[in-house]
Amino acid sequence: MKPDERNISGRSADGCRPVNFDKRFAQDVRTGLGKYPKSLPCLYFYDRIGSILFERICRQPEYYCTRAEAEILKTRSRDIAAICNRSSRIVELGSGNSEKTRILLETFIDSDIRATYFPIDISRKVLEESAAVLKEACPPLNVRPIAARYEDGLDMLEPVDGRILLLWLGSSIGNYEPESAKSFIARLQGRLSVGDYFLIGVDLIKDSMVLESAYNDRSGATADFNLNLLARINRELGGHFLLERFEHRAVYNSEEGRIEMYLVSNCEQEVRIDALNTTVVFAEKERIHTENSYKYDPEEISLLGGHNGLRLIKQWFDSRKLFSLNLFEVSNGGS
Ligand code: AVI
Repeated sequence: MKPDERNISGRSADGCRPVNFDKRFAQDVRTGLGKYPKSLPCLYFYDRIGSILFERICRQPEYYCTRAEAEILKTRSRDIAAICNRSSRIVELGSGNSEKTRILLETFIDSDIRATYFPIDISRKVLEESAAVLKEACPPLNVRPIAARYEDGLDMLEPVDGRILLLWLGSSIGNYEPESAKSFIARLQGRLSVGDYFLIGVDLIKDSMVLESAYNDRSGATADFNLNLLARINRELGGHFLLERFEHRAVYNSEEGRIEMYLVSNCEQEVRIDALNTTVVFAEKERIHTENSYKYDPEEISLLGGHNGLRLIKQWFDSRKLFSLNLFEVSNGGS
């Protein structure tokens, strides 16, 4: 089903207070909308509808990240396979539909490197669907999906001979605050051994016009993705948000090196959320901060692993130098 065929207004059919709701989501919404300035955690973008909307963003002409990363994978997969030829396991964090990863996996097979692919994703449904597509497209590939949070998924890998190539593509790191990004990478490294590899896609600092249009695409895909957060509150928590009363806004903050996304209330309003038994008051033009997407300088990227026993051994760019793929080697095991 195409996202635009879905009703993303999220109004529940009977308008009743929902009985089954995710307590953590409820708590985070209560906290985020109860403070000033208001905010909502970006991890809640990715329910089923949000994941479909994100795929739509990736197809937009302005959103260069996906295409630029795919270009690097197409041109550099052989180099990656040559360096990581002792990998027996290719593990991917947040694998989604594994579309770009397929380029790399096929190159490994063509190069006679027998590695099992372990996609780790929180959504079992997405994993099952993409594993089925992968198996059909690439029959020799051994796929072992793991439905878990990233770190739990890594803990579930049984020890076997050979190296791990850990993938974290799509610049998801950009959605972490830089300090949390470093500590998260340190925790990942703690689950790897000396000689394992870590390949990470990182978006680069660039002209603010290019950045802002990527997050304000003309078809409105990013706006729908952002607004889906409110629609999700409507669906799951009995919220009464009228989506037409909010506007999507994405601005580049050059001092912080990040895109900031907001939902802006276009009038003074009160919104009831049944499951929280609360009413949220908005002033006209009041914003809800929904996401930061940090961009990095190529030189800064090595520091992401620098003090953690991860050594940057290769850095590749697309032809327009919009995006980077970075290969780290574990030089100091965590365990
Ligand atoms: C998933 N993440 C890397 C995307 C990004 O570019 O920060 C999420 C996104 N938000 C708006 N457009 C895409």
